[in-house]
Amino acid sequence: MFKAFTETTAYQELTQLAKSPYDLTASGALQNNERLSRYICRSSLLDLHYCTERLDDRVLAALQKLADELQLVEQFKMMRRGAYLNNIEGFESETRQVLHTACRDLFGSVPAESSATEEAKNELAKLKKFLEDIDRGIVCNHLGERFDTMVHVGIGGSDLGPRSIYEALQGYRVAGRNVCFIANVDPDDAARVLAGVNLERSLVTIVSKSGTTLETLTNERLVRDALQQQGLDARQHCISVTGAGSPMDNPSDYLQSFLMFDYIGGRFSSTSMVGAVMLGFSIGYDRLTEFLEGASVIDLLAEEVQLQKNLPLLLAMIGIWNRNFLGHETLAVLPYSQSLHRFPAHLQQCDMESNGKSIDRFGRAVPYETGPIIWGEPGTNGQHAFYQLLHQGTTVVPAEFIGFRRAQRGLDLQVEGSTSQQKLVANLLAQVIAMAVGQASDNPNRNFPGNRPSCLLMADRLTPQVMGALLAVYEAKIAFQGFAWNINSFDQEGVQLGKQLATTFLEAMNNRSGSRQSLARDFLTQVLDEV
Ligand code: G6Q
Repeated sequence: MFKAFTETTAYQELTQLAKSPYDLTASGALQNNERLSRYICRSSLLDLHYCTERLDDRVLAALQKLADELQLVEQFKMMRRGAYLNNIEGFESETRQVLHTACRDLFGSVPAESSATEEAKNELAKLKKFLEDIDRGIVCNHLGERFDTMVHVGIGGSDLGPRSIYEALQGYRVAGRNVCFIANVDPDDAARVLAGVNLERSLVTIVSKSGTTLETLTNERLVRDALQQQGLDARQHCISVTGAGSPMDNPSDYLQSFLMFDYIGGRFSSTSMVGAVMLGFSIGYDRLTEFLEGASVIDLLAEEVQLQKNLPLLLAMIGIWNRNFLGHETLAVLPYSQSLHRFPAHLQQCDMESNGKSIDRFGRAVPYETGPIIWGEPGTNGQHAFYQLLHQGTTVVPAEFIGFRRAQRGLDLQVEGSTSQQKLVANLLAQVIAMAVGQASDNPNRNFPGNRPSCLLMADRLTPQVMGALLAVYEAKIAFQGFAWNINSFDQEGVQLGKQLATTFLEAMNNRSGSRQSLARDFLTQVLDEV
């Protein structure tokens, strides 16, 4: 249906251009041709500065051509309008629509896919009423006291996105409200959280799209048990977010139930009820709406065909230039914002689970590289840890820096002539330039080779709207790259084998015999008996 990545004319052009990529270390390299001011993609909420990537106008033209030949914007439009893009042609696969964008398609006159948006609106209306009932004390504990804590129980896509956004928007929390997260089946995770909360004043949100996830169901039992031990009625405290028709879609077990739908993938579910219930509780319904609006601004922008005006597409194509043509295997995401400290972990899942694939949408092995390894930590902390390798290591690691002109909260102080926010931004800009330009020195130990590509996503402040936009930029970037590589970015078969084997090990641990378990039994004996 769509052209293959390597069969485009742009692919051949880019392969040629990659033989002599733009030299960022040459004299005046960043100031020639008004590069600093021309290589900015502005949008209403975020700007992308890409003057420090190893590309020039010829590469940008070829990347535009590649995007056009592969009909990337066309495919994005099809996705938003409900095409069955979660599919491997000719093989058993999920065969679903991909409609996470419908959850925030609430602000224009006509949604791209109206039935999914209608379902999203119904759930949001339920949530609004539930939040009002909490505010008014209509939903309260057995003593008539208000709930001030939410314990969010879920894992993977039902944890990472919501948790990273909660952390990012802590500055907007409703006074006195707090959210804790339990994800791991490690009993210490639940034990640590339960030791720190007053369950009597807590709502517990069990989040599982499938309603079958071992970790989440186990932790639900642990929390229900803890509630019971305190003489509390679990049904008065537990609410659920689950897929329509899942084993957890059983409203009689819960104080309140919210639904998500099979057309929303777990790692893309932060703007569905998976993230919305916890966010609505912690930052309030109006702020939640602002967050959704920010995401919707980017969804609309992603339909722009001109590469240099379409921020997520540009970010995706720069990533493809670095990955497929310059041959870089990893990508560091480096937010200069402590509030975004869990955001790289979310992107790690969203990107690597989506694009860590080696077959195309027809089940054939792909003859090119797909998703890079994603990792990262906030600056300036990372500078004191792994930046040595970024500047002088043998592996070149492209970076996506994220920064803000102003701090999220008000507290700051001038120390030795500058505020902390100024120090943070100065360090951010210094790193971008240092990686690009490097530094020649006669002392090899002090030589910085430079030509380490990076770009910078810059916004004014980390508001709920900007957070929504940032999330949607990455979701769209990942989708665009998957379309370009002709892979199915929306399934995750690669996580199944380990899950199945874990069941075999559990059976072996409990001494249930069976010939298929012999490898598990032998390995267990070696590992556990030696401990
Ligand atoms: C995400 C994945 C995966 C999933 C978790 C939790 O895209 O599908 O990380 O989110 O396995 O699944 P449940 O929400 O079904 O419990």
